[in-house]
Amino acid sequence: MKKFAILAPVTLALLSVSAHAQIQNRTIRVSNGVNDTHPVATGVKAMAECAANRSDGKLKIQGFWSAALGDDVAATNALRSGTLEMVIPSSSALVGMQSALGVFDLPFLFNNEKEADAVLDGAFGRNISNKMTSLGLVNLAYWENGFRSVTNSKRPINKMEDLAGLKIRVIPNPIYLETFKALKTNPVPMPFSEVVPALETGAIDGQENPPVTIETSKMYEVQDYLSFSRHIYTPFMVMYSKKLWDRLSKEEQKIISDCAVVGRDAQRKASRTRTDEAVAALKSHGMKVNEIAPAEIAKMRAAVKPVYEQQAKTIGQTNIDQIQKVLEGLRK
Ligand code: TF8
Repeated sequence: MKKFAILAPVTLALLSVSAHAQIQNRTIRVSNGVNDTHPVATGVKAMAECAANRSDGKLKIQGFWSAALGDDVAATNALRSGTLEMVIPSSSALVGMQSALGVFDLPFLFNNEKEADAVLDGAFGRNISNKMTSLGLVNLAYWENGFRSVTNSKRPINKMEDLAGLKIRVIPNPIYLETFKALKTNPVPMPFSEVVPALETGAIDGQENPPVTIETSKMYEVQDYLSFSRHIYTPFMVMYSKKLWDRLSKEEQKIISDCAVVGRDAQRKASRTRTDEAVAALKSHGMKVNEIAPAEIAKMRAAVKPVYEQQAKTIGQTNIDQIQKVLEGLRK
């Protein structure tokens, strides 16, 4: 008892010294393909504030925008080689590295954001995150890119046939490619940073992205029509270089992973509140915006259904079965 009374304060003092020493001054760069007006910037700001608060300002998270540190794929490769700390890419851009990620790209998979959140934040999402580790990537959270719709400068899409023959840029990804082939368009895969210039020169007629991206990337300057196809929901992944992650202390890792989740909640909230604002802004810039009748969406769904089977080999049938089982459970 006596011994304990003497030792306890010493032990406590030692503990607090070592906890302090285990957080170092670090600048953590996070690469983004979108620009700093996108809801991702709201998430990065919340994540950075959280990390600063919890580390007495020692952990500084700094956002880089508009692919300044490379496109989704290039920046992710920089993480793998350990030359960059963090990246927030669309999962869709990374299927070439991890084909299981394609499961999220299956057309008309999710019915709403609530379903996406439940799948991504639950056991299924964690299972997919774990598959990134062997690639040298630590996925800390899923943020939201969102439900994608088609823009173009030829005509509004009111029925499935209106898509026929349009040159639509897609993310380089076989599921997108096959989906847009099944919709009878002429899909052109290219990285995001090339899209606006290609729309400007008329090399392509259209592209597909969520309204917040269309608005923040000023695509209204080069596109006339936005038609709500909501054909695919894309998550963002918030990843850390495993090489660099393994050099962080347990305390630093805990702060950063907790703060990625704090950022997630702020980012998803911003993404959702800003969707309607983005649509209003697109209209005020002169874009013609239209819903597509449910019967026409049903036709599109039927037309792209074969993609599920076609892509099962690359995505993994088990992954497809599992996600559908989770979704069925949510829909009960
Ligand atoms: C795409 C994606 C992109 C994001 C971002 C630019 O169309 O939706 O908006 O991955 O990195 O390529």
